[in-house]
Formats: sequence, C-alpha cells, structure tokens
Amino acid sequence: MAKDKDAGAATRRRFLRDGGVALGGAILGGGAGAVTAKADNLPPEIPEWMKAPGEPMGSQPYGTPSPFEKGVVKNISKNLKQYISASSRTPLQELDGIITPNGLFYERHHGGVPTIDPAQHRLMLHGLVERPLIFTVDDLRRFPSQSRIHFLECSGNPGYTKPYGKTASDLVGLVSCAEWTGVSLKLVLEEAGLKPEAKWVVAEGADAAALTRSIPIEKCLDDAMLVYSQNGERLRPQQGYPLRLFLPGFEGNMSVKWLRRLHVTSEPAYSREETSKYTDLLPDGTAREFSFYMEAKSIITRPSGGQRLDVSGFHEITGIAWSGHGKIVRVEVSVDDGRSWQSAQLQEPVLTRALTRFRFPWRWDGKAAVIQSRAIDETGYVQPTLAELLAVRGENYFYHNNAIWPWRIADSGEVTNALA
Ligand SMILES: Nc1nc2c(c(=O)[nH]1)N[C@H]1C(S)=C(S)[C@@H](COP(=O)(O)O)O[C@H]1N2
Ligand SMILES: [Mo]
Repeated sequence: MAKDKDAGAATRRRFLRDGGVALGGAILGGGAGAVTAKADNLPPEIPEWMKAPGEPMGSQPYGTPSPFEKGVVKNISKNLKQYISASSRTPLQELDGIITPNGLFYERHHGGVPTIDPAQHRLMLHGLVERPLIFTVDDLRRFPSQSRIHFLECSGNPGYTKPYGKTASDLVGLVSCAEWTGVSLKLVLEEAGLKPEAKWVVAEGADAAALTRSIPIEKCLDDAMLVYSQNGERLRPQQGYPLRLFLPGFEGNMSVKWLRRLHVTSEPAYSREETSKYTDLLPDGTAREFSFYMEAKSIITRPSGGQRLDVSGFHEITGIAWSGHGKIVRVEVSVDDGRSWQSAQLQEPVLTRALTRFRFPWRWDGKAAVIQSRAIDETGYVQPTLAELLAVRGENYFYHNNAIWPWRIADSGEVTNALA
C-alpha cells in the first residue's frame, strides 16, 4: 500500500535535518523562536520559570488556555453584522485531533442566544402520539443515556460558491466535532407512543427565532438524540443549553437548539428554514429541499491559508474529513495541483459521522506547489471539485457546498487559497 510505504520511508529519515535548508543549526540553536528568546532560559541554563514556585492553585476555578495561546479564538467575520443573526467559525487550522474544544465550537444563531433557567425549561411532546407529555430537563436525564462523537456542520459552510476565504476557518469553519451526551429520541417518542400516521416530527427552539424544522420519522427512530452535554460538561448557552436536538450527519440547521417542542405530524411544516432558506435553487428552476445529509468533505488544515512554511524538507500535511452518510474510508492528497493523488493515513478512531484526522508525510522541495485533499466515504462518494459541483448545481445555489479547497504554496513558503 502506497501510504504505508511513504510513512515508512519518512520514519527512517531524520525529519528535521534531512533536506532542510536552515534546520541543521536549529536542532541545538532552538529554531526561529530562539532569535527572540533570552539566552538565560535556553539549554543548558535553568529557565527563570524553574527558579521560583509557579502560580498557586485556585486562581482559576474554570481553566482557560495559556496566555500564549490568546490568538486561538473563534473566527468572527468583521464584514458580517453580528447582531441577532450571527455566526462564528472554528479556527480549524489551529486545532489538532478531531474534538473541538467547547469554547471554540462554531456558532450559528438566528435570534441571539437566550439565557434559559434549566429549572424553568420544558420540552413538550404532542401531536400524533398516544400520550402527550411535558418533560423537565431532570426527567430527560432519568432516561438511559448515551454518548457519541459526531460532527455538526452548517449547510451554509462556507455559504457561498465563490472561494473568498483566506484560511481553512474562513472556508469551512462552520464545522466542529464533539462528544454528545443525551437520550435517544426514539426512547422518548416510545414513552409517548407514536400513532401509525406519524411521519414527521416538527422541532421548535425556545429562542426569539423559534427556529422550526421538520425531521423525518425514520431519522427520529434511528440515531437522533436529545442532548444535554457536550465534551463531558453541560451544553454551552451558544450550543443550546439546556437541551438540543442532535441529528448526526444532517445539516446543522435541523439540530434545533434550546429545544422546547416536538410536534408529531403526518406532513412537514414547510417552515421558513426548509423553504426560503437551506434549499438550493437548481439550474432547471426547481428547488432542492429536504436534502438532509451533509456530503463528504475534507480540508487540509496544515499547511493551510495564512500559514507559512519556513524551511524546505519534511512537512506533515494534515487535515480533517467527514461525511454525513457514515464513515470516511479514504482521503487522497495531491501535492502536484491535482495531477496525481495518494492515500493519506487515517488516524484512529475513524467514527461514523465524525471528523476523521488524516496525515500525509511530505517533503517540500522549496518550489511553488498546489496541495489539496479529497474525501471518499463508505458509500463510495468522492468529494467533487468546485468546477464539478457548479456544473451540476449551477451558480444560484448557496448551501451544501462540499467542494475541494486547494492551497497554493509560493516558493516563499506563503500559503494562500488557490481558487481565490
Ligand atoms: N433554536 C435554534 N436552533 C438552531 C439555530 C438557531 O438559530 N436557533 N441555528 C441552527 C443552525 S443554522 C446551525 S448550523 C446549528 C448551529 O449549532 P451551534 O451554534 O451549536 O454550532 O444550530 C441550528 N439550530
Ligand atoms: Mo446553519
């Protein structure tokens, strides 16, 4: 297998010295950072932070990142008015692994973030059921619980078909991944007893937008969850505290936050969010609606737009891939502007409807290059190029853009959006 051969070759080499132009001295000299570092703090001296006890414990009842990481924050567009209808993007290019820290999870709100007292919050379940029910959050926590790792992605990610963005976050930062804990929606629906005519569940949020989406009953009886915790702690207000619907692999808009009502019906509601919004106008004049699934997608997060390669030689190419249809089975990387493709290594665990981290060992020769990745999921679907996607869906569509985003590396090492 090509990927194993490449990886083996890479590990037999010395990563930082072989082929590097400036790194020979960096091993002992401390690299680029050493230029500004105080000599007293460098080996073999004892650094100043070892010479006195550190901060006492207790100054931070809820931990925060190192002050040296203060630049790693949500990406909030200055061009977009952030009043009421708002979004923030995850800084994908700054993160490792597959789990998004709660403080960096992307946000999309249609009516601001409500402040909800969990003791006063209720979930009403009614319509085509044997027994209409009203639950407190504590009632829902009495059900058997489950935890699963899944991505959540806005179908407006990036939200345009012109490749404007500079960074991986600008382009596809409306995706994040977390471990979600809650109760299977199926169990809760069974508690009420579905009538035979039940075909849809209309979910409504307790925000000022009263965001409303219709969910097909098949999804509700499959892997849909009522979620109260994210990455081990209770949901953040921005993510729907104290309760949200979570539909693995479906467009983010359907995972209704601040969930207050489930209305079981025989027809969809045809709400604003599933007619005027989140549908795609096709070249033949018809609208692609109720498309539900987020299709396979990937992006290289390092090296990526806004970053710079300081030296030629070894660089690991890494990124994330995901598919609403299930597991990622392969990610292919091209380092020659799409002429040839090779399989990347997939980091375990490879989970269904979760971000999957891929890695590809690469030696940069110091010359201009275009690098890109494409995801293939367990249905055999291959992530398309932007040109392929536009040829099928036309120029009017806006949502569900899962195109390949190539990065251009200049001979200076500067990385930029190759399609911009
Ligand atoms: N009640 C309610 N639910 C909502 C929204 C909203 O504005 N109100 N936004 C939706 C959209 S468009 C997306 S992409 C996801 C975003 O979830 P997040 O903010 O936790 O990332 O929530 C969905 N659920
Ligand atoms: Mo969204």
